[in-house]
Amino acid sequence: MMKLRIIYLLFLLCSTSLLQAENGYELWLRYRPVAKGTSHTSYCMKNQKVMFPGETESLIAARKELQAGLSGLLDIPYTETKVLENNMLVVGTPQSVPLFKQQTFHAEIDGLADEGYLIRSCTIEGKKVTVIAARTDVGVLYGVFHYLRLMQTDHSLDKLHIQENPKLKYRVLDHWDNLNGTVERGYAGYSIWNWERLPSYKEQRYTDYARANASIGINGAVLNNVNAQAKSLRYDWLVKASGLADAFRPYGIKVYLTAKFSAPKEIGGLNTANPKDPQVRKWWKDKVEEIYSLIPDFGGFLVKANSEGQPGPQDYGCSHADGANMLAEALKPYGGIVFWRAFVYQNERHVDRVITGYNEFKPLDGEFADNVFVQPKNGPIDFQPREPFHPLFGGMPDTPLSLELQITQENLGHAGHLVYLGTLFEEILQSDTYEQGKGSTVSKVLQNYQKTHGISAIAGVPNIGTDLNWTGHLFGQANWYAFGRLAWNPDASAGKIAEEWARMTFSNSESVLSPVLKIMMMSRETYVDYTMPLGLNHIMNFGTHNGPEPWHDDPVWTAYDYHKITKDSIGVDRTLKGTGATGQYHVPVCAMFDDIKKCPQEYLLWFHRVPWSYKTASGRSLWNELVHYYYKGVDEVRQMQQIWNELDGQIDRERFEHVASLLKYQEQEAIWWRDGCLLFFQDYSGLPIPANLEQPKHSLKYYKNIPFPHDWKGHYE
Ligand code: BDP
Repeated sequence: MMKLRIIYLLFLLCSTSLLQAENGYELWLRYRPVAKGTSHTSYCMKNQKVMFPGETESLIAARKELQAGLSGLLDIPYTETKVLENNMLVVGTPQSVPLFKQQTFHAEIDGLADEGYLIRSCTIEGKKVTVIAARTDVGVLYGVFHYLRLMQTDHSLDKLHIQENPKLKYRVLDHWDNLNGTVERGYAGYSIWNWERLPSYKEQRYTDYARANASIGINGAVLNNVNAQAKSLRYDWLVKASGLADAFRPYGIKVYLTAKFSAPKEIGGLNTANPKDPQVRKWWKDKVEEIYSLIPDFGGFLVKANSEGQPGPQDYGCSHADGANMLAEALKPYGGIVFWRAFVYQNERHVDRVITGYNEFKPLDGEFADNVFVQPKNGPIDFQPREPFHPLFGGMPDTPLSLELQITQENLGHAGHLVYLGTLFEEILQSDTYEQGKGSTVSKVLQNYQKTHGISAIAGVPNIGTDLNWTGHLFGQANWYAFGRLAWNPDASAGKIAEEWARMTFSNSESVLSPVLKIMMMSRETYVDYTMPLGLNHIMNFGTHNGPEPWHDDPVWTAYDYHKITKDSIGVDRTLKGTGATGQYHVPVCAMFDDIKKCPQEYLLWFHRVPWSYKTASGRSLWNELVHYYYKGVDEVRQMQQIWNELDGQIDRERFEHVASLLKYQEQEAIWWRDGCLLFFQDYSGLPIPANLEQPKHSLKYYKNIPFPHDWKGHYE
């Protein structure tokens, strides 16, 4: 008995040490020892030595990473040598490892893009080695991260022949961080930029942020909010930004800033910001020169102009192109670029917001300078749980477009709901625009600009903040990860990316992976189901953008414009007979969206106004179908809870409990959405929620009176 107890105690001790509490700070770069018995262990376990000469800052960063990775994963000291040995890793560029020049794969290195790399099993001077090689130091860094990922994900390291080049050139995070430390639509604490102590004090977080980004290929960061403050361009703030640029440079990340169009007036002492005014043009040129004197590799500007009250060229009767080209001209000599956002609307009522971006930008196609991207959001409204792709994709062949995705879950439950966005991103990227016939997906449109204009880009609004685990919800990390991986290769599969992340974040064991992946892959559809199914959109709370408020109605903003509910019908007629939004797509897409019988059901109420009695594909009436989806959504959250519980004891307690308790919170919120929305719709339709379903516990009045948590992050300060 005693013996058994001791064995049991020993077992407990071992298992708790195996499942040490983790707070999530290390993200997917945990580098825990690879489990014995996995497919590549035997290879790894050989005392893997490294030859890695070179002292540039990126090579040093890469070597540090390899050291942390190998010593962690293999649980042995990292050893470097200058002598070739069997089974060793040889890492570098032809400059840092001159013997690469004599190898047959040298031509392959020469053919790589700037950030590309090669990972090859080969024989050099009679020794069997693995080579990580690139033309540039940053390419080497990316190669090192790839190699470590192979180990982390239990991939075989035998007979490697990997050649990777990024498919898009600019892969940028657009932080919406304010200079006072708050983050607009950020749900993971405050901004990680500590402006007070910059530029001299560089927090460890900056390096860890840069490592995480480099590990997924992100190569740019816009530091501040699109709702910009002119003072971010003042000398004292630029000096601070240069501190971050210095911290990120070894990791191949360039710093960008938002530019407030009225800056020449606000901080430049001019009385106009008119882009045609020579003094204004000179002011921007001088400002850009000053920026490059502090940040020699500055990336450029991101601009939100003439949208939601922001100043812009239209204030002076000029076009978006006039404004963008003025900035582009100033940046051009230094290789800088402009991201000019196409998210424009002026809070006008009675204009269908869905058609405004296209109408403003389409006529300007071809008028932008060659270092300007026009940047639409993924859909024509505003980061809703589901939108059809923005019709500008496929509509501006003569202007490179950058796709803006939102990683932070502004309209997808903030950091409280588990929603894997890889599937949302993939859905957009793989949408067919038919620009050049079938197969012209948004992804291909973006990649094609590389051929036609020599530049290509994608941007994501991140979910990063000062929370210990960076993103608030542990699974929010997967969205940051997925954005980076899809930015590198927009044709990658969201499912495979989820698997990579889950392997690196939790474990390679099937019994862990299977539940984690099930949850991730169902989560976005689940969110749509309990919030805005069948193409409904923009019925969230006015201020916080979380929780239901289809009843919101004030002179500036009303949810009624988005659902147009009456006792007979719901949905907006955006067909050719309605607002004409379907006509902004190429013919085959237009034909599909325009015809209620062909329109995919997930966009039904987006494009069509539909009577409650309309018979949907399932045979149910529209009303019953809506009820069905809202209930399905809540059921699915409950399923997610059950699936998560399978992980009890298989992963560490801290992360298990964190997710388990957030899933409980998510269930409550899903019920809130379901009951609030259905009771509101029912007030118009007069139709019943079938008696066999769990009935709402409260009245519509109750839901209407639930106070929304104060948006303390300062959006409306
Ligand atoms: C809306 C956000 C707002 C942003 C705006 C934008 O609610 O906070 O400033 O988009 O993207 O979704 O400019």
